[in-house]
Amino acid sequence: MKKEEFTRRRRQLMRMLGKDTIAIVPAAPVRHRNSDVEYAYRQDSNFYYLTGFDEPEAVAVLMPGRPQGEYVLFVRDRDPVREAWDGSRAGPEGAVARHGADDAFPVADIDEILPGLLERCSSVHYTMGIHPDFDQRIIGWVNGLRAQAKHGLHTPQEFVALDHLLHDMRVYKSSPELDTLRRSATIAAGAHRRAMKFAAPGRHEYEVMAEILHEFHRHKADISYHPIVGGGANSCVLHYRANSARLEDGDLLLIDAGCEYDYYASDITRTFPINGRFSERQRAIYEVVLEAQQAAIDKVRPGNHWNEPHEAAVKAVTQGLLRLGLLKGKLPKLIKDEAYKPFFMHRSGHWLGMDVHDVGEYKVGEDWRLLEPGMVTTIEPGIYIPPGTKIAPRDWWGIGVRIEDDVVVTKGDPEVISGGVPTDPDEIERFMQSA
Ligand SMILES: [Mn+2]
Repeated sequence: MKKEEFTRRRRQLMRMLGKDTIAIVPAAPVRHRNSDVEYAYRQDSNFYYLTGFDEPEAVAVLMPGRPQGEYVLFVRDRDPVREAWDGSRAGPEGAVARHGADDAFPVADIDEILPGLLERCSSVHYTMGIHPDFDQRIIGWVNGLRAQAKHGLHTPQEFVALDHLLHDMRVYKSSPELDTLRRSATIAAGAHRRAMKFAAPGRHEYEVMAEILHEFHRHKADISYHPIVGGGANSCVLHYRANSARLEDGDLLLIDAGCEYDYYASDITRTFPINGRFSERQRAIYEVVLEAQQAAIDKVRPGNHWNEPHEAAVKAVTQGLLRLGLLKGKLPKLIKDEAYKPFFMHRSGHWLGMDVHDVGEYKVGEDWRLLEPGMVTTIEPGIYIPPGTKIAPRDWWGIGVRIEDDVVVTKGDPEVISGGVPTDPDEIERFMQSA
């Protein structure tokens, strides 16, 4: 992502904030796995969205219209000893020279500097509850100002959650963001292709996961969530994460795996036969889910509301289950009674962006939000018949199918950006049998 993109975002947010305001966004804290071992650092999405700065212990401050500089970064100071251990730091100079800050200070000095910046402002835009330690510091700074108010010091009059403005910006993807999402989806589709080729009876779920991880990492991407690699009955466990079982001849394999590339997530699910050939019953369920997915994708159009794709998927799934005899009754009543829910118990998608379940409202007041160009959603209906399902005959047990793609709302037809791995069952069989 180019520097200009971050500049554009800060300008846009500052226009919406208006004068006499301050927005404060802290970096994500470093998290410990155990004793001295840290988890791989992942910057806070809001912070990175506005700064493009990937170091911990930083704080971004935006003050629209401030003559001495609107964008101030607090960052870790340079430290040759620490840098010898942990790698280089930008320091305040680098924050200005390379990251576009108007001014930058060592974060160690924030207690001396930030109250003075707060004092000028009538409203503070900050999101409480995400980083509790930092919440306490903000409260401390404001209380410090209040204690001095009798000496004529000005204190901010209101606190406003920054989420609403920032998260709404993040719902509409710019053209560089869409390019990065396409790249993320292309890498993930390649990983799914590799998994399809690799999977075979006798291999294990974790070996398939290893293929996926290798494909991500060799493209400078990482996982955007822990992959789900579930064979047989495990395909019916929505958030299966053990990925430890042997793959059996005659079973399906469900893989839900996406990567994060340059801070943008993909999220793809494919389900295919481990031996390369769908059984009659597997194919029957698969075709219903595929019809539902295609019907839902076709509803990803500007002017349609958020729930229309899901409604289309529900209708197709219910029709399909009726056709297969797994539901009995009249279609409208079955839909109204949510008779499909024992088989299809989740929603058909979520916003996709820097977070795999991305930020943004799904409703405006009581109503579903209308889709607009630049929004990105997943479309992922499924049907699951775990062993022991009483309402389904035994020969359907152990079939779990989900098909998930990443879809951009455009002015015209929906753009599926994760189409680099097949969904058509014949194409899947051909692909798995080709050398
Ligand atoms: Mn998803």
